[in-house]
Amino acid sequence: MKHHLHLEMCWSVGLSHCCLVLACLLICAEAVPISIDKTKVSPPPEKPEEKTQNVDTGLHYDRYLREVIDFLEKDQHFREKLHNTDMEDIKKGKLAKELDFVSHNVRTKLDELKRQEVSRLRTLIKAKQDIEGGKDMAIDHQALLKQFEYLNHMNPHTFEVDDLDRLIKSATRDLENYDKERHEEFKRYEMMKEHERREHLRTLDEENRQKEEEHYEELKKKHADHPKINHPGSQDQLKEVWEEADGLDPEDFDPKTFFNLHDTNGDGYFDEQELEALFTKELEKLYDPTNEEDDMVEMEEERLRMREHVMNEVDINKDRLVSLDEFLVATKKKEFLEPESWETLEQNPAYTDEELKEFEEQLAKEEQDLNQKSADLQKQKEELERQQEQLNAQKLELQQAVQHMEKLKSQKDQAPPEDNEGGNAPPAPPAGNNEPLPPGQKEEIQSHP
Ligand SMILES: [Ca+2]
Ligand SMILES: [Ca+2]
Repeated sequence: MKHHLHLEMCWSVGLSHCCLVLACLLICAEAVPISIDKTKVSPPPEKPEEKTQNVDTGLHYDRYLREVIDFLEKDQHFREKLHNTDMEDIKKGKLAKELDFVSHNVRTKLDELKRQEVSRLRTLIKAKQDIEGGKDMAIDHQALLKQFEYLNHMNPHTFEVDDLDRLIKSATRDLENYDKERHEEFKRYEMMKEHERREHLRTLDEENRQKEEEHYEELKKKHADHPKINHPGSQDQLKEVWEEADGLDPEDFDPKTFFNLHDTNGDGYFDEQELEALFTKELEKLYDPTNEEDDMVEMEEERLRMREHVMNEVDINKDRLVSLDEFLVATKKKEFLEPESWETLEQNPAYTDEELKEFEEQLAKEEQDLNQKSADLQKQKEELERQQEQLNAQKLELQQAVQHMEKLKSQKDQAPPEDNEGGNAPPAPPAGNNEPLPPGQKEEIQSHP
C-alpha cells in the first residue's frame, strides 16, 4: 500500500515534468495544428543556444514524452481537451491540470512506459560498456539509433560515451533519489507508529497501560526470535537460495551458474529487482504476514536495506547493475566467505529520540493550526446562527402581522348588513343547506308520493 502510494507520488512528479516538456514542445511547434499525428511531434529545431540548454535536462524524456502523448491521446477526456485547448491555455499550463482527470487505466499503462524507459537506459549502459571494452565494431549503430532516435538531433551519427554517460547519470540519480525518498517515508511511518502508540497509552488507566506495555514488549521479543539471518550477498545466503529455492545440491554451488540462474531477464546483469528477489528467503525468516508482531512495511524496508548493502559492496563501477565480473570478484572476498552477522532493521533504529521529538512537535503544531481553523469555523457558524435567529424573529413578526391583517379582514367581512347601509354590496347569501331549490324541482319533489 505504502509502496504503491509512493509510486503514485513519484509518478506525479514525473508527470508534471513531462507536462512542462509537453507544453514546451507544443509551444515550439506552434505553427502546427494540435490535431497532427503525435508521432510527428519532433524535438525542437536545432539552435546553437538550445543545444547547450538541453544538455542537462534528461533527453530520454523526449521519446518517453512522445509515447506519453500517444497514450494520453487514447484517453477520451484528455483527447477532447487537447483538441479544444488553444495555445494561450497550453502556455498557461491549463492542459497540465487536465492530467489529473486521466483515467486510472491510462495511468497504469504510463507506469509501464516508465518501466520500459528504465529498461532502455539499461541498454545504454551496456552499449557504453561495449564501446569502452573495445567492442565498438560489434555495435549496430543503426539499430541503437533507431531505438534512441531522440538522440539524433544531438549527435546524428554515433553514440559517444559522453552522450551515454549523461543519460546514465540522469537515470541513476533518479533511482538514488527514489531510494532516499523511500527511506524518508519509512522513517515517518515508524515515527507515526510510535507516536500513535504513545497517544493510545495516554488514554488508558494505569492498569491497562501496564498491560499494553507488557504486550508490546512481548511482541518485540517474539519478532526478535527468528532463525539466524545470513549476511545478504554472502556465500551462506546464496547457498541457501541455491539449495532451497533452486533445489540444487549445496556441494555443487557454483557462482557463475548461480548468476545465470538468477539473472532472470538474461541481460547479463543483476538489476535491483533481481537482487531484491534473492532476499525473499531471508525475509521470510523475519516476517510472516499472519503474525501480529511482523509489520510488512518493515519487511520491505529490510529488503531495500539488503539490496543497498549488496549493491554498495559489489557494484564497483556504480552503475546500479551487477555484472558477472563484479559478482565473481565479490565471491572471492573475505566478506563473501566469512561474513559478519547482519544487523536487522530493529537493531538499527529508524529515528533518534531527537527526531521523534521534532516530529511530534510538528504534529502538535499542525494539530494546533487545525484547532485554530476549527475555532474560526465555529465562530463563523455561531455568527451565521445568530443571523439566522434574527431572520427567524423577523419572519415571525411578519407572520404575526399577516395573521393580524387577515383577522381584521375577516372581521370586516362578517360585519352585520346595517353596517353596509347605503353600500352597493349584494346581500350576504343565506348560510347552510337551506338554499331553496329551483321552482320546477321543488314542485317535482313535492308531487312525489
Ligand atoms: Ca538481469
Ligand atoms: Ca556495475
